[in-house]
Amino acid sequence: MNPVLEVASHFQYLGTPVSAVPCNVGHINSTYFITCDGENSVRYVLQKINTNVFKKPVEVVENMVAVCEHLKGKIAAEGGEVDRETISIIPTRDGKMYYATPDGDYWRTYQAIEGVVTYNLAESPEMFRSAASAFGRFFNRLSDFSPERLHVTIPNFHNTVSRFQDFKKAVEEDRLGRVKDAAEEIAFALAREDVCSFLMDGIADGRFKLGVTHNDTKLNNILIDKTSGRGICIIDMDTVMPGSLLFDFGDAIRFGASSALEDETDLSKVYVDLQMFEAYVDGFLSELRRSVSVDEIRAFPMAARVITFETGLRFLTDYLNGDVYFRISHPYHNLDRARNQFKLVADGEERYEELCKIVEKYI
Ligand code: GN1
Ligand code: MG
Repeated sequence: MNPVLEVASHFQYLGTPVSAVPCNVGHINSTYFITCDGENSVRYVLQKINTNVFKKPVEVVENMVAVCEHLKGKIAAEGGEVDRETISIIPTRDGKMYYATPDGDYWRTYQAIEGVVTYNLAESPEMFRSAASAFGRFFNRLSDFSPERLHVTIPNFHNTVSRFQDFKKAVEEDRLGRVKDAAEEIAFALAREDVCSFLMDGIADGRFKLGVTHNDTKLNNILIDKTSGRGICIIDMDTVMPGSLLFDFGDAIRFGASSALEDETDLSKVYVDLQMFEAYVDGFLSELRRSVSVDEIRAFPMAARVITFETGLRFLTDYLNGDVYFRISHPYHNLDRARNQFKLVADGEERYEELCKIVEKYI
């Protein structure tokens, strides 16, 4: 039997799983679409949790269960579509929310939401605005979810200062002798150490509040309704943790307001799309007006810079360490991704005044 279908057979699916199609979006977990036989040929999403990244997979699942349950309560109270606006987790036949294989792999599954698409690039400002309001609603719906209920699935996830330390360590160790191939990128990063503490300092001195944030707000982590083009469901709860909404803003911009894909190697095509930036600010604030301060709004352009820089650092660090974290599809993939992110950082620096002007309109 296909080993993925064997795993699938442990869950309470309607019908017998007959096919498993890999979904190659995402750099961390392994994801499959499972189709079951029977009249309605129901589909499910089945994921193997990457236990190199998530050392405590059961805690990842526990967070997801608690967050989804809370969201369902909110969506029901708002009269929304409970089964489409968040994930519905399917238990195993013995009632667990995950299946642990004898080899120590951890799998979890949920009902597939039909009639939706995901994008790696924003197709229009309207679509990106709608994604922004969906992320804003996600934050709002979790605003009364007590952060102490969450496990910290990856410590210091958006602590750019500690990410910089990891980067410097990778350069010093130079385990694979790759430092020589990345001299320009390393110099770019070393020249920007001062950027790293911006968000951490604001959190420490109380200017930037802590709430429950998603922390991985890439455009492809939102399901967009095919008919209406609206962002309806936020997926990938693996890193839902206490954080600043500036993390979520910055990460959404670095990915969705980029003119090109995250691994585009023709850097002349990579820049910050100002129209997309504004659409996101507009959509995000349409939901979050009351929870975001003027200091935080003014920090939007810097938040985008910091999180883009941080992501570039993480790709570069992983390249230097031998590609042990992010999934790659060719040997220089992580270096390409780092170059791409650093190009965005550089472009954002050049157009910083313009970004600030856009943000001022919303204050
Ligand atoms: C990873 O799994 P995925 O592809 O949604 C990563 C994010 C990065 C992103 C870069 C747990 O997200 O932090 O921003 O790649 N997730 C984790 O594309 O590290
Ligand atoms: Mg993720």
